[in-house]
Amino acid sequence: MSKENTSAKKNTEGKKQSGNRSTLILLSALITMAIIAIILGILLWKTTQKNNRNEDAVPTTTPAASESPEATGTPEGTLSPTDAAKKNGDTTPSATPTTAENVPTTAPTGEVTQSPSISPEVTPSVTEPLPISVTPTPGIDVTPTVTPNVTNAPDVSVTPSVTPATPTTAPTVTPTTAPATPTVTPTAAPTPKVSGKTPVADHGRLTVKGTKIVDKNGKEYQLKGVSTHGLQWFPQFVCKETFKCIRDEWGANAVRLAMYTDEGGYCDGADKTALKKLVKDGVNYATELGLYVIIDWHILHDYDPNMNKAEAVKFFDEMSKEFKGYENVFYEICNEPNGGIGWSSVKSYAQEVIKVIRNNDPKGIIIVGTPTWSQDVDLAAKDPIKGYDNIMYALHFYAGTHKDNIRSKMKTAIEAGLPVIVTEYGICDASGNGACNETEANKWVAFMDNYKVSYLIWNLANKNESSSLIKQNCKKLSGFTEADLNQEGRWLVKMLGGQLPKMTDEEIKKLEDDAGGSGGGDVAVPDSIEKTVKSGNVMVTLYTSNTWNETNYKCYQFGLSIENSGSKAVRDWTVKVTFNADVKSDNFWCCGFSAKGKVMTLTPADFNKTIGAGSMTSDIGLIVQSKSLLKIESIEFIAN
Ligand code: IDC
Repeated sequence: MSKENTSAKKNTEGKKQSGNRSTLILLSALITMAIIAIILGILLWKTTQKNNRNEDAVPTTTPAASESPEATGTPEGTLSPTDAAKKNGDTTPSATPTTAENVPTTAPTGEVTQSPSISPEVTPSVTEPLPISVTPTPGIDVTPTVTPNVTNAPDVSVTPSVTPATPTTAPTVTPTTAPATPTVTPTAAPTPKVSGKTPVADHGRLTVKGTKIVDKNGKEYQLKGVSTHGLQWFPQFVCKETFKCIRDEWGANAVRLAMYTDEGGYCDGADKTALKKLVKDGVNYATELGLYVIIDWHILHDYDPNMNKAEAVKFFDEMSKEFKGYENVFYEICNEPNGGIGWSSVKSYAQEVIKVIRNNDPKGIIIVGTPTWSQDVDLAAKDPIKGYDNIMYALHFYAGTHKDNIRSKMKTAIEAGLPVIVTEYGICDASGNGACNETEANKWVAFMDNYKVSYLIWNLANKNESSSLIKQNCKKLSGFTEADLNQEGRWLVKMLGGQLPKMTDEEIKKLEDDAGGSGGGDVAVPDSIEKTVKSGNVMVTLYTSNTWNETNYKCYQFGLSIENSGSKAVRDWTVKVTFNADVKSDNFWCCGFSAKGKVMTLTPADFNKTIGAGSMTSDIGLIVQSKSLLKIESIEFIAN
């Protein structure tokens, strides 16, 4: 090896040695820097970690928000989707099932009890639908008329608790389905709250469609109500307390105000202003109570409606002006044409009165009576009134007298397309008295229900007669118990599904003592009695059409016929009847009555004062009361 090589080698080694030293210095510097860097790095990492934790903390406010549905404390927060759907299904049959069906498919676990805050990665998607599920707060979606109530709140708050689970897999489904429930629920839920308030609140204005009455929703509707007695005799029952009682305790939805025109009524000397005020008060009480009400121009002994047509026109003009905006008012323009008046006379009267009413009140239902005490609806059906809507035709029956024969008239008329309404019926006989026939009455009800015919019972009074619903000795205006009602009253409440207040023990005993009231109980019903006498060419017959027991006396319902077969009219007659025992009567028709001990005296009414040659009168009737079983000793006929 050469010297140069050796020195070179040394140089190289020297260089090597000095190079090693600088390398060492460099290395230690590097290590120091690295350590510093590591320390700095650690510090930096720590800071980052800390910051990262702070960033993670941000969404926690959101889950807190997403917890809000549960935080509201709604018990439904833990409902499974199925339960929630079921509950919603109660009130939102269409919208809710859609949501419910979606829930199980998008959230396979089906569990919604899990709080969104448990899995932070869910949070962002959970927060999205929340604004939607917050929307249904009852206060926001509920319409002003429907005050948010307890039933609304749970239905609405169920949705948010279902919603959070859904977005985990299908966030797009929820926003579209979730809002459906809240918007439907608040409007659907309150419906039952409104229902059941009052008949008029629920059914509104009624109209005539075909042969039937329909309500504001177009659904068939029947009036089932009560007629007052003559307003001039029993004004005390035109009172809000009584009307409320018949609505709430008896189950009626309508009342009829029977304003007699004759017999001391509107066209026969009564204080017209006072009677009109009573009618108006009656309409207003009914209106306040949400009852339908019929204003009845009660012609009866004044048998031809044309007799007082001018008064009728004036009366109905005033009434229809007054009540034109009312949804619940009916006008009945002639109770019972009779005395042989034909349909064409009644029809021409009706056309005039209807024109006046329609001029003021274009909508109220108008009821037209029919010939023969409102029985001949079949005649009206052949020739109905044309040119007006909402016209109905009256049929009246008394189940003790009118049976299949009158039902068949009703059937004929309805099947010919005539809208028939029973504005008056009784379950006793046509005199408004006598024994009640519940079997026939029930047949009538079934028959009328079948045709959706409306019916109002005669009468809301405490007169001593079978058709008075309230017993004579009862002076109450409401809160009638079974003991306060006559058989017809008790039958009515049962038939209407009403609920009477409970009787006291004393009342129960009294009712037992009464033993059935009209019709008998254990005591034998008195035998029928009859007597005919001849006085010249006149034949007089007094006969019982019915007999029954009341609590303290026996009742004999008599008919009297006087037949003049002579060639001269008889005038101003009197019939004197002598019985074997004392008698009295406070119920007689088509005649005058007086009694002294065993003798009763009957005198004519205006229309039968004269009995023409070859004619007879047979309308006269009366109920006689006696403590004893009666025998007719003698009959005397006196005439000019
Ligand atoms: C009766 C009453 C009776 C009253 C009489 C007066 O029940 O108290 O003395 O009127 O005329 C009707 C009549 C209705 C009758 C009823 C019973 O519309 O006024 O009431 N009736 O006779 N049509 C058939 C029967």
